[in-house]
Amino acid sequence: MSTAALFLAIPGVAAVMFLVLRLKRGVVYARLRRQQSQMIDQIATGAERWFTPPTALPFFSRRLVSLANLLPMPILTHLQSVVAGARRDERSYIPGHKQGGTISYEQLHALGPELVAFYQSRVLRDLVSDLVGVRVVPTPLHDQSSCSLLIYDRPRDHIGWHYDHNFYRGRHFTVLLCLLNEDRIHGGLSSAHLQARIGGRDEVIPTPPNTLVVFEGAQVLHRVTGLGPGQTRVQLSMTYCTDPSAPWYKALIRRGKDMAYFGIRALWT
Ligand SMILES: O=C(O)CCC(=O)C(=O)O
Ligand SMILES: [Fe+2]
Repeated sequence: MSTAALFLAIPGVAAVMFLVLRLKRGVVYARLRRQQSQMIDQIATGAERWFTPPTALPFFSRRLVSLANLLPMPILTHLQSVVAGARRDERSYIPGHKQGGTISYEQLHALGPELVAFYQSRVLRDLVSDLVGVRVVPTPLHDQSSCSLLIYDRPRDHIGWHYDHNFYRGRHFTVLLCLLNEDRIHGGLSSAHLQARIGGRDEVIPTPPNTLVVFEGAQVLHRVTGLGPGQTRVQLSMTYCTDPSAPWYKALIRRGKDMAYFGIRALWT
């Protein structure tokens, strides 16, 4: 084959490969969508009754609020057992920025469907909407960060200072439910603290188990300090948005970020 023909063939082959991979992804998403609708039918009736939202809610004027003791103890204990079963995690290591385990949205469908049902539940969506003062919906199925488990379980696991990227046209909110936070050597909580810069000052946002933190991560700089030995901290990290449609260039950036956290397959999602 001549060099010119080769130059023409390579992009052609790459384009076909990309299309095949995207089609395969399409099949995966169709399966997940089916799974979600069955799961929501099954668990929704349960998840909708998992908790009663508090009647008095804090103001969102600082773009960050938290609610302690969200779930009744038996529900929290059940979700903790789901986490214990799901911890066949993918580690991600972005030198200088992030070290820890992550279970993506897609994996959670198989490993912890209750957590996905909780994310999709109307009761949680309504609570988050009431807290932030605008109507929000879950972010799309192909966004691996829509609902993921963040697992801090090795010394120095952490996330450096960052804003959460907003890949959508609407406003974007991060919702964290702490499922586990312990220091097995000294007792009490781990040393992995969530810190947020609010009004120019760094504040520690307490995250004992069963705390819901709702914040506008694209506007509030935050980080998680390093975990110590004999400690574990697990957060259910969920994102909601006022308009989950995305311009093409943001969709491309979202794939780049998902790749760093969840591997090469995010490229064709
Ligand atoms: O683990 C935490 O508390 C924060 C994680 C985080 O930055 C996020 O989910 O955006
Ligand atoms: Fe974040």
